[in-house]
Amino acid sequence: NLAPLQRALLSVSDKTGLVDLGKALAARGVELVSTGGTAKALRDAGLNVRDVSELTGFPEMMDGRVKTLHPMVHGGLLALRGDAGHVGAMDAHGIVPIDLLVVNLYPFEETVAKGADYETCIENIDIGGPAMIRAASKNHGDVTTIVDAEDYTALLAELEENDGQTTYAFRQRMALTAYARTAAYDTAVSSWMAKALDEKTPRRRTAGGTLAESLRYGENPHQGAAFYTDGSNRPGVATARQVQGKALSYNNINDTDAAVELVAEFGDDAPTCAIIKHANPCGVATGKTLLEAYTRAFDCDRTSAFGGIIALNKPLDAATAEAITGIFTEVVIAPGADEAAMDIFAKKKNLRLLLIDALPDPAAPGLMMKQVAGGWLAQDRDNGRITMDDLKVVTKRAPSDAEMADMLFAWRVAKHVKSNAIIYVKDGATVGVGAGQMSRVDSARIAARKSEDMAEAMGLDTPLTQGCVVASDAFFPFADGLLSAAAAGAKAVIQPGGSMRDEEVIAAADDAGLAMVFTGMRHFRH
Ligand code: 93A
Repeated sequence: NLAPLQRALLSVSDKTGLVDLGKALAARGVELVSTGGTAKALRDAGLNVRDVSELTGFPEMMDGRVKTLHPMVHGGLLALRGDAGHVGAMDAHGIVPIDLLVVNLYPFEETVAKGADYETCIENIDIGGPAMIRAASKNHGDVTTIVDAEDYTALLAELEENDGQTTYAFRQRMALTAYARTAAYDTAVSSWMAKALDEKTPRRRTAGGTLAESLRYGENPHQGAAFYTDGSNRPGVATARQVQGKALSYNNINDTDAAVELVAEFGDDAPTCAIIKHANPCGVATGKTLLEAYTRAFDCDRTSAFGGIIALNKPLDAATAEAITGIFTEVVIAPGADEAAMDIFAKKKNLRLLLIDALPDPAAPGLMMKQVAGGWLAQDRDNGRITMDDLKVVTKRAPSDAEMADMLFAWRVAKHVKSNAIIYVKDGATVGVGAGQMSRVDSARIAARKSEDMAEAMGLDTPLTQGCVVASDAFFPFADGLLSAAAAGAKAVIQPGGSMRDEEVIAAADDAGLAMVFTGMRHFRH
């Protein structure tokens, strides 16, 4: 429990709400310290303010470039109040503690947006502000940092509720906000500079991560590209060790990520193999052995598997390695490989082999970012998983145990297929995948047609979809998609449910003798 706030340093470019905040703080007996313009605004409102130059013993100089960059300020923000050494240093140098920092930065983004010239933009790069924000936030055990006028109300409410102090949880939350602000600020500066310098390769642009590798090109040869790591150390493509083969391309990395994230859904299961093309699976299967899993995944769509990316949930063995080298494959990623398998791969110089220590945890939280013109969309990663207990049987006929197992398999695959996704599964192997269509019924038809093509190529009388189950990543808006799946031979259906026409779809399933379960969870993926 800290004593009530005694001293606040306010230094704001945007003076919105400043006077009200200053008055409320002064009414609590908090001493106000400020930089030039902020001090003036507070004094004009009749408040008592100490100039930061009085604290530092230096005038603000060099057109304001150096105002708060001083040990009197940074010592006051950074000193650990409970550390005898730190307190001793404060006493020795006459440094007074600063308990609250209220800063908003030079309006760099707005200056750029106004189309200001280069020199003006440079002058609007705030140095002292971010330095103080980072210092105070680091010391959030003792110091409160506010970087957004929208948080003034919350701050005053905190002080009201906690006898003039803030709670640790509040200071921590504000520190997080503060670091997000300085990170965004520096990203704005580097993006502006990249543009000003017409820097085409994104190599020097920060995307908020650490540059892992400059890539030869992006999705297409005329696009520059780079690979960044986010510091999370999540097992997967970013942390994999490449054992052999050419450098990964942009598309390889993207597809390998899709492959390993999919196979991770089956981490604890029987041997499982996923073959990916253009970020969608063209075959996923389990088997008693890894070889069987690979063969059955391959048999889902042999045509598309050419030049594919393969992910395995178990260490690569010689038999599987031998089978994989039978056709052209771009990348194989696995949680290990035995020596015999490595020897077989070594003969295929161009085949890239990536090894990971462990599969990623599909249930782990995370943040996914997608760029749109002028901004980013952020969302939690889709770590939603269902169990048998979440399923609701909605048809007259209940699924058999075998159908149930296949439905759960199909559902986990569906999560990794671009919407609209329709997946046919039989005996733990996909037998038809319809991905990325604008209508669900088209995905159902494409999946069935691919299965027919495979049956013909393999000389089978009937497509493998006969007696299969079908998963749909989102509800069937009409009965047509479901009927198309039934026509292909599907006997059981897993889907989220929740359509306005659920009754119609359930009736159609009953008429066709299908068993159907609702998951109550959707897996859109775009
Ligand atoms: O030019 S600076 O980077 N040098 C500094 O030492 C410094 N200290 C605070 N800019 C600095 N500031 C910024 O001044 C604050 O981040 C704030 O945006 C602004 C407030 O100035 P004034 O109180 O004079 O309006």
